[in-house]
Amino acid sequence: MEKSQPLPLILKTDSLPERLLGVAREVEATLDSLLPQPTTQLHEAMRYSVLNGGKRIRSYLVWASSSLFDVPSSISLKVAAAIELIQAYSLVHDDLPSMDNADLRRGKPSCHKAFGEETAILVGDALIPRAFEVLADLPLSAEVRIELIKKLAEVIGSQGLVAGQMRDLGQEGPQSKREDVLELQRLKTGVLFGYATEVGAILGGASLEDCQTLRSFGLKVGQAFQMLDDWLDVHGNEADMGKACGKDTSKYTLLNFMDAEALKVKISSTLEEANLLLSPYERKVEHLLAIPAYIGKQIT
Ligand code: GRG
Repeated sequence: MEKSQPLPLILKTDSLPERLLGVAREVEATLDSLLPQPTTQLHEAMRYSVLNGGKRIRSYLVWASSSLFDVPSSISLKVAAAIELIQAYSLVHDDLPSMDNADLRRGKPSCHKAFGEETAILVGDALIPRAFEVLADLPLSAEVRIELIKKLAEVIGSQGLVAGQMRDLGQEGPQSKREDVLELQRLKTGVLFGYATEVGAILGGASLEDCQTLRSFGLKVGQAFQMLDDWLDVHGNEADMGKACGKDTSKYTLLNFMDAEALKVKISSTLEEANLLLSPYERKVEHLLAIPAYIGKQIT
């Protein structure tokens, strides 16, 4: 593996917002280089949908887990970028009139509002293979690349993200119990977070146990993040969220089973469970633990 390159912007500070911004800047430069030039409407719309100011939390998790295993940033940034391409596709498709019908995304007109529905569908269709191409092109062993590709295919496929979206749209059940909603949230949000935290261990050639621990941590954090999103839909505002609020009242959220105060307790206990997973861990995990802390802060 090539020599580790430091990320000075990120490591200089102890503050999560600054570190998050540092990762975001670096992953955006990587995404910029990986996306096609805007010479066609499709390519312009792809760039619009990817380079439009996401928080890049999943990228931060890739960076934080990779830093545990001294993975070179030239590698981890590309894996983070692949995840952001998938994240952007899922948001573009989620916003479509036939899905969530959202006009606003990341504070700007959603892709179909800016470029039309046909283009938005094709933007999503084009971002998925680009993500896999980025992983396939990594200067790593075929074994590691296949593991990264296969695991990503699993988490975003018909037993992962897409299954979660089917349930979210009410096209597939069940949704009547609290456990059903937790499963929906695991699929829709948790598994991609789990992948983002596991990849550091995969890239670092870590043990199966490390992979499992980091994946479980990310899964819990993702579930708490989704619960926070549900809570903010009721208690947040459009300016902070960059999308319309109050749209999820007819959706399958934990608020169908508990009030907002109880949801806050559930978010806190899920974050606690995530933190506990890392407590016996001998490595330095404070960068990872900053994300549950960041989520928890938003409900206090
Ligand atoms: C279309 C197959 C398919 C799936 C869509 C991602 C998704 C599934 C739906 C988006 C709606 C939503 C609220 C999903 C929950 C996960 C979530 C909170 C996504 C938004 O992630 P952020 O806040 O977004 O990290 P940024 O814009 O920062 O990347």
